[in-house]
Amino acid sequence: MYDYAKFMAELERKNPAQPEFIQAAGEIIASVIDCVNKNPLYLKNRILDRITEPDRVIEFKVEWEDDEHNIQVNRGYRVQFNNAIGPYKGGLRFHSSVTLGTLKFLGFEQIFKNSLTTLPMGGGKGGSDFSPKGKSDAEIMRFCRSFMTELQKYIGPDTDVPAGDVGVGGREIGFMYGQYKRLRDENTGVLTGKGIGWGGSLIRAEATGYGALYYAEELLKDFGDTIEGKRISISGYGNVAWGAAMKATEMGAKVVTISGSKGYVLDEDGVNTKDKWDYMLMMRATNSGDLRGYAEEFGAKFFPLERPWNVSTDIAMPCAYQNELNREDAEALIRNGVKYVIETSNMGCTPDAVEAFKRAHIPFAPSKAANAGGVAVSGLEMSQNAQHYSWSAEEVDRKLRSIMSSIHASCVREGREADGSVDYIKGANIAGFKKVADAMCQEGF
Ligand code: 2IT
Repeated sequence: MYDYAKFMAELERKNPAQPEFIQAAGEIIASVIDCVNKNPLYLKNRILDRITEPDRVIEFKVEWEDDEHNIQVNRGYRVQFNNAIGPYKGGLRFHSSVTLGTLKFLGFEQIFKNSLTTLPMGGGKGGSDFSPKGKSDAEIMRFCRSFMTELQKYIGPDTDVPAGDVGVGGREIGFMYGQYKRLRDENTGVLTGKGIGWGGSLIRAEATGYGALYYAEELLKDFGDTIEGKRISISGYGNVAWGAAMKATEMGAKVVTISGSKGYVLDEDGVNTKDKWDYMLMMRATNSGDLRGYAEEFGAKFFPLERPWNVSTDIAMPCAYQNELNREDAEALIRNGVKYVIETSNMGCTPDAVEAFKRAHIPFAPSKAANAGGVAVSGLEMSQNAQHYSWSAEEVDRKLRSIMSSIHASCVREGREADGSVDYIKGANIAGFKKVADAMCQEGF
C-alpha cells in the first residue's frame, strides 16, 4: 500500500529543488492513490515509483554566436519521461526561467495529457534557458541550429517527436527542422508544428485555443449552459490565447482581456477582430510582452504590471504560465462572480487557488484536459506525415472536436462523485493514468 505523505516525502528527497515537479506529481498522486491501492496489479508493479522516474534525462550545452560576435552558452534539455503507450511526445520551451524541474513537471503532465487524447503518444518535454526576448531572427536561427545539432542524436519519428511550447513557434520549429534535415537527410516529420507547405498540419497553430473552447463547451453543457453571450478573461497573448480568442468569438462570447509580462489590456469591445488577432501574432513574433501598443491602437485600457484576474468575468482562462493564478486571484474572481475556470496554461493555477475554486463550487477544467487539443493535433500531424498525405482543415478540426469531447467524457466517467457532481481534475488524472499504468503492467519492466 502506498502512503501519500511518505511517498511524497521520499519523492522530494530524491528530487531536491524541483518544486514544480513535486507540485505536479503531488496533484496526480493525490487523485490516483486510492485507485492504485485498490489494484493489486498496480501495487505489485510498483507503478507510482516507476511512473514518477523519467526514463531518461538528457542535458547538453548549446553554444551560439550573437550579432556582436560574442559566444553565448545556454543549457538544453530533453526529458524522455514515459513511452509506455507511444513515442515520447511533447513541446520544447525556450524561456529564461526554464530549469530541469520545470521540464520534469511539464514532461510528467504530458504523459497523462497525451494518454487522454486517445492517440498513441508517450510523454516528454524539452527546452532551454535561452530567452528569445529581444533576439534577432539571425540569433534565434543560430541558437536553434546549435540546439538541434545535439538534440538530433536522441529523437526520431518513432522515438521522440518534439514540438513548440512557450518561446517556440513556427519560426523556431522551421530553423530546427532545417538543421535536422541538413544533418540527417530525412523528411520524416520528426517535429510537429511545422509550416503548412512542408509537412505541417492545418489547424495545428489554432488547436490548443480551439480545443480549450471545445472542452469548455462540453463542460458548460453539464450545467445546461452555453458559451454564447459569456464574458471571458484570458491571460497571455501567444499562440494559445490567440486561438482561444478566435474560437470564443466564433462561439458568440466576448474576450475582454489579454496580458503580457508588462501588464494586461482590458478591451470592453472584445478581442474580436482580425486586426486584433493579427496584432497578437505580431507581438508573438517580436516576443516583447508589452501590450501598451495594443491599448493605444485599439482604444483599450492598459493596466501596467497587473494580472487580469480582478476583472469581472463569467469564464476565466489562464493561457500563459504555470502558477500564474494564485489564491488571491481566485478569491477576486469568485468575488466578481466567475462561473467557470478553464485552466489552459499547463498547471496555470496554484494548489490553493484550485482549492478556493473547489470550496466555492466553481467548475474547474484542469489543463491536462483543457489544453490537450494542441498535442492532439500534433498527433494528427504525425499520422498525416506517416501517410505522406494531408487532411483538409475541416477534417482536422472535426477530429479535434471529437477528441476534446471524448476527453471530456473520460473526465466525467472517472470524476463522478457520490453526490453526482463531477471532479474534472480527479477524472482527468485517473483516466490519463489508468491507460499508462495498464500498459506498464502489460509490458513488464
Ligand atoms: O503543452 C503542450 O501540450 C504542448 N506544448 C504541445 C506539445 C506537442 O507535442 O504538440
